[in-house]
Amino acid sequence: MSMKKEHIFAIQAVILILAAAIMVSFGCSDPGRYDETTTSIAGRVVVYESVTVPPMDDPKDDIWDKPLIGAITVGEDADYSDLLGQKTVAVQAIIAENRLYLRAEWNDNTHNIRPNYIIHSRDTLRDSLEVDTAVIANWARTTIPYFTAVVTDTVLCDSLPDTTDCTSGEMVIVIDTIEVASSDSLGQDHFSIMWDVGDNGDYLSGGEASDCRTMCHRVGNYSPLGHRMYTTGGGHVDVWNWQSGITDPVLLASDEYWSSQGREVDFHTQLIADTNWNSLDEVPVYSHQTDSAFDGSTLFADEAVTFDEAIDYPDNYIMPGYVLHKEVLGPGASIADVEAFSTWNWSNYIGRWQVVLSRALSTGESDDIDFSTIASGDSVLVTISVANDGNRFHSGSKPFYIVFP
Ligand SMILES: [Ca+2]
Ligand SMILES: [Ca+2]
Ligand SMILES: [Ca+2]
Repeated sequence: MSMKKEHIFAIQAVILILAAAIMVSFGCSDPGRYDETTTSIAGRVVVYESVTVPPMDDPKDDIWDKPLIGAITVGEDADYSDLLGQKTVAVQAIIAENRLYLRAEWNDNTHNIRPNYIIHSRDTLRDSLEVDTAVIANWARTTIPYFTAVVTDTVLCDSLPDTTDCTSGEMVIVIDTIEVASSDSLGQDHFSIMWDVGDNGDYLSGGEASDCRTMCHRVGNYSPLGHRMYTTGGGHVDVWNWQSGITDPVLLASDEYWSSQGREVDFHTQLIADTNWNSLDEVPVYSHQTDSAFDGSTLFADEAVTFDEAIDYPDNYIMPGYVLHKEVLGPGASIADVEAFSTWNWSNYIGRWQVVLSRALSTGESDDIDFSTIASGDSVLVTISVANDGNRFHSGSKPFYIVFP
């Protein structure tokens, strides 16, 4: 006997009501913002001009309901890095009171905020004849070690004393092999944006501009500074590098510039973060002033004291891998121009970063892009990337435009 049509409709209605109830109960809490597709546009960010200044302590403030959401795809092409897979980063921008505010939001299920942390373990030496025993303390850093970079240069063959390898034109010679600290600090998440400042070629005519395909991770090639990231278009790019464990706790993104020389940070009298690893003795350099009672993820310089091996740290104690400077940065420190604030939320089995960056339209520094000179309707070419648990595992976007009001 077949079921009557009205019974089938009734069952379908119940299923729909149940499904709707489940969606309502799961869909309204945090982090939930960027599924609002009717307010988004793909592959482009349109800057919103506001009289109200976005607060730098709340990435969820209502003001962010106003600008269009630029839905930017990262990881769709290995040439732009796809190690994190393909995902969407929701990017928005506001100009208010001579500052640019940039908001990025992306899913990341792990709240990684302990870059290169140092872990303590205790081994007790047991001796059957002695009741008392010695305790061996071991400290280990969770890092990828230094690697060797080959520094090369291109020279005219005629300038070489022995031209047996080269009869005419130019050849590449190895100048040096150097130890380069890996930038792959495990244990933190990243958001980076690379701005075309206008002197690194015209993208539409095939120039590099801010195209990461040619300037990032050039396998087998190194810049004069031994870096794998450097420009090849004759100029430079302005780069903001937000890192959850190193720059976010001091409310900054690292302000950098990349040139043909390599990947460099803007002027500073002191870096934002110093390593807390004494590689000679293989122990931390500093500890928190409250010693082993401290269990925070961040060690600030103004709360740090010199590490003391005599202090009895428990097994599996975690020491922060970096010391962060809140007052870093001294007069005119161009490295500290980009302010940052973030939240990370976990809800319905989805974790999500929401990061707001902010910088004056003009910093007066030649390595920084000057937004104040951009005419209404003009745009700037940028590339972004996000990384999870160390910057090796990242996905980058193709170049896209940020359109100014
Ligand atoms: Ca993560
Ligand atoms: Ca700067
Ligand atoms: Ca810069």
